[in-house]
Amino acid sequence: MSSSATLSAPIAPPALDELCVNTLRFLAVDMVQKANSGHPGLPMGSASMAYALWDRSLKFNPRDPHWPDRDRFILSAGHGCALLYALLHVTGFDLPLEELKNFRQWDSRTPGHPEYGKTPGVEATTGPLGQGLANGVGMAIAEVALAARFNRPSHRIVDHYTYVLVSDGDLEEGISSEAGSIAGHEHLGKLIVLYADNHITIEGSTELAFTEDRMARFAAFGWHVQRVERSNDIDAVALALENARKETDRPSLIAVRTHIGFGSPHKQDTAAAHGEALGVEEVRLTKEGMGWPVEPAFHIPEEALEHFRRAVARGSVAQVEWESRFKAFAQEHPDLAVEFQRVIDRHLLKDWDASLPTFASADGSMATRVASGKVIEILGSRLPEMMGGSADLGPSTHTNIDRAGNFEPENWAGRNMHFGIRENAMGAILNGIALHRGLIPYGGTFFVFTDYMRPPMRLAAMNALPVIYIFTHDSIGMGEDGPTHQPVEQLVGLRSIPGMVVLRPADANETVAAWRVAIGRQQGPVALVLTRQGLPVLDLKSYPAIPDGVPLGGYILADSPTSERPDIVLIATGSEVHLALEARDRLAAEGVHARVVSMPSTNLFASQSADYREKVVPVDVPLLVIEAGSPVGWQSFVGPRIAVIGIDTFGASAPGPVVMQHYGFTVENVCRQAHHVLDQLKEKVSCV
Ligand SMILES: Cc1ncc(C[n+]2csc(CCOP(=O)(O)OP(=O)(O)O)c2C)c(N)n1
Repeated sequence: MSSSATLSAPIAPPALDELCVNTLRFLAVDMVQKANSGHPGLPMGSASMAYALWDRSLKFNPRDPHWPDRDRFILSAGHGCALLYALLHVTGFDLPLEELKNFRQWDSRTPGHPEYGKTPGVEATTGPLGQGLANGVGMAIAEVALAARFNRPSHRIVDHYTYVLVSDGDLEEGISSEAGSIAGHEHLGKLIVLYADNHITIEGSTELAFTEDRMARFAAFGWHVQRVERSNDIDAVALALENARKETDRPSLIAVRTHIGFGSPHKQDTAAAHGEALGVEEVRLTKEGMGWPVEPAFHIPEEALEHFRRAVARGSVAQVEWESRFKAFAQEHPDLAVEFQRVIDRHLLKDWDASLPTFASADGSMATRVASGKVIEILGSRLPEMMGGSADLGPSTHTNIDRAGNFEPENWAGRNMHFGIRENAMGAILNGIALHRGLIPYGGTFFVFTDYMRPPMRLAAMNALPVIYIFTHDSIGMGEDGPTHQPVEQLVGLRSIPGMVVLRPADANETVAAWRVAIGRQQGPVALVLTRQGLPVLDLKSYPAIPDGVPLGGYILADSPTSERPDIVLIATGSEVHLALEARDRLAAEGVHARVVSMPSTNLFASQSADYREKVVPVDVPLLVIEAGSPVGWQSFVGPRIAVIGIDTFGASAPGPVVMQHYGFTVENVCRQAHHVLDQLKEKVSCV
């Protein structure tokens, strides 16, 4: 039996329950009213079911929000965050009442939507609807994966639930089907979702746009579904939660018929309760109607606070109990206990990268996706916390770890994930796994399909989550599949996400170095952008700068053939680096001294010192950038003395080398444009 089941609080008498629920309701109402901004409706309607969960079964310790075996609670309907902040305050997290009074204000710990890292107890940044639900699936996956790895017959040190509160909007978003389908397929029995079924969205009734049978939909995904007709029936919600926990083989959806703006005489059950303060008069009427003092605002009855604060002692007991179980586990399995602590702390094993390969030109031509696959193989065996896969493109993205097994209900210890063709959910699940801690998640797809997973990538960057993306088929060079599959604007799009490190290595050795950066970066996501087509290997004997150069983002790969200052700097990324190298030789024969700068990561290069950047790309030397992607971004990056060989249309269907040639990615064109730049220094050109 799960340890969670032993932690129920003594049940409060109904009157005290109601007092507690109304405390949550009116704290939320007052927060939104004072800020004159926010969403009172969902908190008012969902306070009772949230209370049923937090009071009767959620396993958490307000004094240690990071305790590894706590239950996770995610408010996927992040717009209702006033409810979460109220819960965190009353149960004793480090969130003083003052913070509730500063809701949505500058520098408060109560931002407009829950932000991970800003508020103790907030497990995930939510607000973009649907993402939180898929984060929950990721957390539930992490739980079973770690349980499979670390639990032993008489030791269950990983044993917690993931609870998610969703709204209509969460379930309308397509990602809920992607994530719901995976969760059902994987039999994630410890994932429990409470659905605020209030029949209202912003534009009015759900009858306008959301009429399918949600219960049947989730049942078809393989979920256990229940309905609670009266949300204020706390016992009924608590019973449904208990049933859900007993259902160990299927995730659970509990649809609770809630009423948006519950208690508001003029706004309950209307869209008017959704996204704006009730208004002074309506607040007064609501409070009077429910027997609540109109003044002072932010009133917390003593008995309610006392009851809520029992969570501190309860949480402490639960944590101490877990710690003693962990101690017993550590006595019997000392190595495993150290290993558990290591992965939870995100510490890498010493010498984790010692056996990474060096490639030689004798290895022949090699696509960077293939080199990446070889690296994953080695890292995967060295770092058992690596877990990932792709959106049904494993054979193309080379994301499989041989001998690591498939992650599936019969084998949750497997580390190869099959996300199916569900990029958005894959991204959000990776975020959930990273948020949970204990695993290094990675996921792959074709680069062009990053458009399908931009929302979770943006959140990964916002939350500095260590997630690794493996994006292959990185340019028009991928060929025959044509413009639908040929990325053009994706590079600049990804680079523009604050905190996202994008690396587009030029060959197998740069790929190894890029993976070192990716694994070593604990703070934020890394996207590896890799070729489908084979590329020559840049031998380290000829190009010794690669291992130290790649982490700097840009470096001198091959300097001007004379020791003099170069006439021109050729900056290239990925597959175009080889064009630049060939052009350099040809330009030398024509009397032009060119330096080749490989710039696998503009983001990392931009973060180097001005001195270093000047050394690599001197301000007074003309530049020619060669990249098979949109030229947007490069001009502003290096100023007016620049030309870019880029692409400002979509690609075309033909063999890769033919497309490359037609789009100007030839040695001849690079040399021609280099001369052009030198002839017309003052002119800013973008040429294809
Ligand atoms: C992806 C995404 N699209 C749109 C929004 C804007 N938005 C916020 S809440 C909401 C829908 C509100 O309906 P519901 O989810 O039922 O919440 P409730 O009205 O019950 O508060 C929308 C469209 C969003 N937050 N995320």
